[in-house]
Amino acid sequence: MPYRNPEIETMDPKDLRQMQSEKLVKLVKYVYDRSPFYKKRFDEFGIKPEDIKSVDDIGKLPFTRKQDLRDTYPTGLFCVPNTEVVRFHASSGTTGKPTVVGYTQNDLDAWAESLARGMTAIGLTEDDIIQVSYGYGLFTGGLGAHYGSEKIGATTLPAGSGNTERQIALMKDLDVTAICCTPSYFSYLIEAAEKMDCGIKNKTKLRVGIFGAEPWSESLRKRIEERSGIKAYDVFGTSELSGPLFIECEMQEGMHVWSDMFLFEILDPETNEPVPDGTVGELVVTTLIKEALPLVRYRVGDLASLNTTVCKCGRTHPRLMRLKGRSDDMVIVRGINVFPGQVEYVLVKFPEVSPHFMIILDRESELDNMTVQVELIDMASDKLDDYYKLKSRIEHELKSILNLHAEVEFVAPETIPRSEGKAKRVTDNRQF
Ligand code: DLL
Repeated sequence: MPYRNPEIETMDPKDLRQMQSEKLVKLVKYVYDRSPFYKKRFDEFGIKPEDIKSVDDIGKLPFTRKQDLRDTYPTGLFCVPNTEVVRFHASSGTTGKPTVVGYTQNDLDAWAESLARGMTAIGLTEDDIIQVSYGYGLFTGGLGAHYGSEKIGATTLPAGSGNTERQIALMKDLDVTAICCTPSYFSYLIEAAEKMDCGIKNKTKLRVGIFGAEPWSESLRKRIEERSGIKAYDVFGTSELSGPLFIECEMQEGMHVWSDMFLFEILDPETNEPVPDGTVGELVVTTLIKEALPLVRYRVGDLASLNTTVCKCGRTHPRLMRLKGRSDDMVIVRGINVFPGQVEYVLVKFPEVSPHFMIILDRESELDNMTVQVELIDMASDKLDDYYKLKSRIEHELKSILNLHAEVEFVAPETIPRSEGKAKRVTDNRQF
């Protein structure tokens, strides 16, 4: 079994817990002393740093939510001055404002180390050539995977997203052995390569894929592996925690989450009490060593389960099993997080349409398509041109907020179903 840091990765679970306790005590003091947000939150909760003595006290701490990041936009939750921040990333928020995350140099090193451990666990070394086809830029996928790949000394090809024919040609010509991208983009690459008479199975050296940033399933894994001849591994992370962080090992039985860096809890969303091992609940994460943007009991919004038994690979850190959905209404389209609230935010700017809408998600040739059915207030105009112009203005505005093309389809007034409770804003016809 290839380990990057055997002492840590196979540490006795009791010692790991002790290590987590020590780090948690330090973290709580760190955020209390440095963050006016956390000081206020802890004071309101009647909690002092000295009340936290070990991980057994984690339940005494208040939660942090995405809303807290929005309310303190852009950097109100940061615990270091900007002079110590060496990088920002940003992800979409429910309104026009993104969520900004930041890193110190130590944070970037730890992030790369987390991925480097995972890449090593699936047998990648400096002999490999890793094509990073997650988006670079504000999204954390590209640069995250890039630094992980460099950390293990592999040769990195920063392909970024899009430009599929060139991606396939480079993969073949440079003897790429591993790829990092969304599972849906890889499915599309398989098809496109076949069309170019450059089938991934027979005409390239690709043997490993690291796929994540969106939900996918065991059946998609099987299909990908059969059609491309590679081993497909799941990777999880979120921008608030850093970016892509945790990869499965060669057993393909869950993603190892590094307990020397993060403390994972799975809670019953109704009672906020921990659920037993293997039971699906809401994922809550405390960052143990992050400096710029440490988070205490952050409610990630994902539903998942943990397996805390020692893995067959010998690693003792818990495994996050395949994600089971979201506790909020976020959907992921072409790897981009979309909140229905963002669509509403755009539509209310247009007096010609009502705020009632429906997002329809389909998958065609392995790629996601998003259509927004928008209700017209009245259909008074008899000029088709007026509708085209309005459609393209709304599509343009949606694109600028979502960073994604969404097709607008007008429907007659009062045809979108009204709801008495929580409105159903998304019809998802995709298969994962
Ligand atoms: O998607 C970071 C990332 C990049 C992860 C590349 C993996 C690979 P965000 O844009 O903040 O960050 O979105 C995070 O995406 O809370 C999940 O809902 C979803 N997600 C990420 N990985 C998986 C996965 C990146 N393997 C949100 N399976 C998370 C299912 C995933 N959902």
